[in-house]
Amino acid sequence: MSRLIVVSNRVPVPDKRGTAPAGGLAVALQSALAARGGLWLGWSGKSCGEEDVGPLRSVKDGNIEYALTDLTDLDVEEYYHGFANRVLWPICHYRLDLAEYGRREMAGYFRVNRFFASRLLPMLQEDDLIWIHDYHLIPLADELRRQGVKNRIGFFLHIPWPAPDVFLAMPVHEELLKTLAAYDVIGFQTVHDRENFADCLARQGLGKRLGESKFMVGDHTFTARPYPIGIETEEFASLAKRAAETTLHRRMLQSLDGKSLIIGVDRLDYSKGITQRIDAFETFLNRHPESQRNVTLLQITPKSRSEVPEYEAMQRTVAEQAGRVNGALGTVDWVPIRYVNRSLRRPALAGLYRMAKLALVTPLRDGMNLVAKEYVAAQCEEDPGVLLLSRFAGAAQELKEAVLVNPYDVEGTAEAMARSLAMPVEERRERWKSMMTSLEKNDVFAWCDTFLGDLSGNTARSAYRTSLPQGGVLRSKAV
Ligand code: ADQ
Repeated sequence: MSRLIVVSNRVPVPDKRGTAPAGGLAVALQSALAARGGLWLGWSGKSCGEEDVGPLRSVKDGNIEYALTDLTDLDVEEYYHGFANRVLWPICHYRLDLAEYGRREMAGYFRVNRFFASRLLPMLQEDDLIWIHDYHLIPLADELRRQGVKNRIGFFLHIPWPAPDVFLAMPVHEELLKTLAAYDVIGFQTVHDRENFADCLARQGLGKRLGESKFMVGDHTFTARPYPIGIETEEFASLAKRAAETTLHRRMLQSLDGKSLIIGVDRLDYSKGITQRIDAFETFLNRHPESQRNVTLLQITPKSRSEVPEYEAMQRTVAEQAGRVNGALGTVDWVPIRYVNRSLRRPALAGLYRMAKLALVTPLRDGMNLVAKEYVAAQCEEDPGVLLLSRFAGAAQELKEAVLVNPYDVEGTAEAMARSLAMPVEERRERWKSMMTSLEKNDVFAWCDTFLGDLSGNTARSAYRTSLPQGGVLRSKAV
């Protein structure tokens, strides 16, 4: 079996305390790589200031080798905070209004991708499979091809691919579309994302579609398919079962004092619809006063990307909003919203999901949303809670038995909360069973196998850039 090389922006090397990383990408890939073994390359998260970037730092953990590189201050500013998080992220989440496009940032983005290629090259072996992840690294395969790499290279986009009218508004759209054609397999979360991508190619007049999943740009043929990401369903379900014995679980139950727990778990990000959700919760409490004092919303929201101004502003907005609702509706012995800015360990999270009668997963736009899947996996078969899910999360394509809502419709979402909390146990069981069956079948291991099957299964060598000098730059063994 070929060695697997994963490249992603951040590499979550497990720390000694085993704190759970707050990103879905990290959670999913660690499970996948641990099962197969291989190398994971990415940014250490550290800057070397204005100094030259030093050698890679290598860390071994079981059968995963992590290779970490620092970046300079300029790289971090232009590539990470700049183009990736202030252009690509908002655009892919339909927030053209928040995109701050600049040529300097765009040049930095391509430069850092070239730099990642130069770090990877000396470690490559001829039959390695390379799997690149997410929007930070779209041009990486193109950079590798330019340097003569002939390996099979796959790309998985964890976030949505927007409709052409949105994507084509980004000044650099054509270059990005062209670099994507350097991959052998491009994975999207949903059919909808893949179709948006196909529409962008068609609107730009780039290449042609050869079949449902086959495309050709220049003389290179590639596959573009949906591969909906899953979770480690079985492991998560048993974590949740065991959580009932922990002290945290007992303390939490005690503090609820018979009230029903409603849970929201999201990175602090404008795409997650947290402010609209709190508005909907407030509307629900106002319209159903009998629920007041009987429910508590626990919103667990670790801060993310605080260096980007929109995120910093959002931290203030959400904290103020939760405070305002608590001030207006709370009583001396009842706090409607418990708002927590921390990352929790996975067992604690699993236990809280299981305790919650209702989960609010209401992003305005989300590639998949793993919280929705974790919540379902954590439920107790006899008395499962209800998943209230935004129809704009990729997960809604699969979890059709969730209570689906439009998160922009605050009143509709509030009414859906009331219906969910009153749902009879038979209906809850039925809905849960059907969602759980799907999660068991389509777990993260199946996701990984399907993608890697497509990436390695095709024996034909990539014809991409056949005009490049042969013999290339591949060195013999990893260093
Ligand atoms: P994210 O935007 O990070 O991921 P999501 O899919 O919800 O979003 O994953 C979040 C992960 O972080 C979950 O596994 C969750 O348990 C964990 N997490 C969140 N808050 C936490 C907390 N307070 N403590 C501990 N863990 C916490 C991106 C895309 C998604 C896509 C994933 C995977 O934006 O749409 O589903 O990648 O492809």
